[in-house]
Amino acid sequence: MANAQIRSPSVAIIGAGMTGILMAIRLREAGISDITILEKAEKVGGTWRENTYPGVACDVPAHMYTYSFRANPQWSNRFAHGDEIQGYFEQVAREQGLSEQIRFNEALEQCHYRDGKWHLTTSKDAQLVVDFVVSATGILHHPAYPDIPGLESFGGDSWHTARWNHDVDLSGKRVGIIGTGSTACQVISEISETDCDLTVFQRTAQWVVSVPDKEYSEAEKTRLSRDPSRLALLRRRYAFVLRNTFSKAVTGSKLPHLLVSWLAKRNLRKNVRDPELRAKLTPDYPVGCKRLIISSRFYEAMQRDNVHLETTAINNISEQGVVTVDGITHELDVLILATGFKPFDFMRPMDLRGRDGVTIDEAWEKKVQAYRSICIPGFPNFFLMLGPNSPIGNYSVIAMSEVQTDYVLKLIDLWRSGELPTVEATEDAKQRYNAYLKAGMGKTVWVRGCQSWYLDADGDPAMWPYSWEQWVHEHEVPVLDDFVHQPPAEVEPLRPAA
Ligand code: N01
Repeated sequence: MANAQIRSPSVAIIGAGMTGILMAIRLREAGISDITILEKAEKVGGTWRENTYPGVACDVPAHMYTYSFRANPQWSNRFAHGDEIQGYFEQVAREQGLSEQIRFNEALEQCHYRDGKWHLTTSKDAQLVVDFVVSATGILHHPAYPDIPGLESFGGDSWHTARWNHDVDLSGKRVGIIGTGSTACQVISEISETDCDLTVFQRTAQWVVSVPDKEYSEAEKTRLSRDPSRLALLRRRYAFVLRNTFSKAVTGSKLPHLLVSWLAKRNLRKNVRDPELRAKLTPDYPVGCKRLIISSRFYEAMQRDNVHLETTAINNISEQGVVTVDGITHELDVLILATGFKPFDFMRPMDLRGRDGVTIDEAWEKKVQAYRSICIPGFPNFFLMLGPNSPIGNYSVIAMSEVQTDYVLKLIDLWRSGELPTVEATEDAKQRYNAYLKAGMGKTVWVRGCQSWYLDADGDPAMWPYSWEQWVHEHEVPVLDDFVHQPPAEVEPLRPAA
């Protein structure tokens, strides 16, 4: 940004997952050193620390699921496994000297804005006063437990996939899994190879596209590490393919949608021969309405002798197992809940209050919305990373975070230079932005008759309905008129940075 920097900010980052690490790196590169990173757990990694279920992997190619400034020629597979991704984030944090800076096992409990500053109280009862708060708490980290009567009464072992119980050996056991989303498909593909007896409880069938995994040989890794341009090319190729197929297919482009639909339907036709099983696995909604599942193993797993697909609706859960509406009890030793996450909880249950003591629940009482997914009117100098309507889906969430991080740094620069007294989007700007989003939703596939975690309580998709390129373009230069210009009475007058 053009002007001399007058103010020097203090910033608190909540969460040391992929986005928190990224934000800390970028802030330091921008010359901001007064950074506090609070992490509720004992190590970095966020979703990759929490999800350790069998088969956990990233279904976005690893060379794209990598920070742009820290390529990793050593990825073992096209689709990196969870522990390797976790290792990558730990390594980046170590290389950057962040591990010593992060306050581990310390959650943010209270975050109140008053007198022009954010006043924070942590789980260790520490108090902090900062200029900016960045919420990097991720989208999918509050497990959703199914509202099925009797769930608590189950007599065997039971857990959510994001809280995997590694103490229980599944071999020889009768295992049930509820759900057939991306997580369940990875779990089923893996555990069906053991000698457990697996019943899959499917409420809604899913479309699955098969993209084979591939192991990188040592020779390939060496070639990639010796030639960064080869690595960069690989990344660009994956980005190009994902943007022009999966991303366009769901946002209204006809040809990409035809192509992806054909891929999903052919996958089912070719790989599930039994017509009865195929009928049960055939969704009744358009491809891409729910997040597409990328798996070359799921259909094979569903046809193993030890795997049974149950599509009769669940009535309740008893001490013995799952009872379906036909009155049959499916007796189980272990019940796995692959029932997804509550994506609209974001930073909650934190006690977050903006200007005039307004709580986040009050601000979001009618609808969970933000300006450009990031700024919430009434919450000055607060940034919600990967907030509502970020262009999530079958694309690299790291690439999204990088765009948002650069945008936030531009906003902080406007504050540093004094062009903005505080960084607070106006209510009017938020409404215009959300009207613009709504105008684009009609042509997307998410509104074409399925239930998914993309939809909010009103049934509106909390997604980005336009192209990736448009999204990037719109974050290049902040629109000054969309922000509050009148300094609120409580903001300190501008003073030169020390
Ligand atoms: O969760 P989901 P997920 N009774 O919400 C079923 C990301 N991810 O953890 O479809 C019976 O997709 C529910 O049924 P239905 C990715 O973004 C990424 O699998 O609602 N069933 C559904 O089958 C993904 O989209 C990777 O009818 C019930 C399942 O549970 C997101 O995480 C890997 C039920 C929930 O599916 C979430 O995926 C894995 C009930 N009461 C995940 N309640 C990568 O590789 C729920 N279900 C990057």
